[in-house]
Amino acid sequence: AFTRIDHIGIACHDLDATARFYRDTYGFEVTHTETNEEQGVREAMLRINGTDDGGASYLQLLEPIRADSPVAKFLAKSGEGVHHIAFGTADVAGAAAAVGERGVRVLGDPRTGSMGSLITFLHPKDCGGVLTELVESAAKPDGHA
Ligand code: CMX
Ligand code: CO
Repeated sequence: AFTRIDHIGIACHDLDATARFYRDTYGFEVTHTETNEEQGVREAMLRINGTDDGGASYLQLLEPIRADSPVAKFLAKSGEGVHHIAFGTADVAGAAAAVGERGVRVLGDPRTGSMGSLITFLHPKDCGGVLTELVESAAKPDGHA
């Protein structure tokens, strides 16, 4: 089951400038930054609100670290903007298998995402043009990591 919006991913050229925009305009603070070599991004997570399953909802700002990464390709083609949406689930492998049975292409086995989460992606061409990520948060419902 999908229980919440985990994050909205936003592609940008300049992570620090984009984070400043969200702070100055809305008061959203960066609560976490990391580099994910496998995904080819430097990212900032801006926590918007907590959720009752122990997770939270975020904006995820993404700056490419390699020209051949998905976010770099997206920026070259479409420019800055919304890159993907991510739904939270307690079981990413099970959720991906269930969606895959409906004919949606699942882009690989679960791998490491932000803050120790497990993530996988669904092909945008099978999702009405929306690149969709599935996230199993490292936070558990009892509030402990
Ligand atoms: N949203 C909607 N459509 C997208 C898209 C996006 N973010 N990225 C690509 N597409 C579309 C393209 O516009 C293109 O459409 P047309 O054929 O109509 O021109 C089509 O998908 C193919 O795009 P491409 O540029 O040729 O790129 P690839 O096929 O090589 O890769 C995808 C597309 C989705 C398979 C690849 O981007 C991917 O594997 N993404 C998942 C990983 C990822 O995005 N990681 C970064 C985020 C990390 C994180 O969130 O933690
Ligand atoms: Co994401």
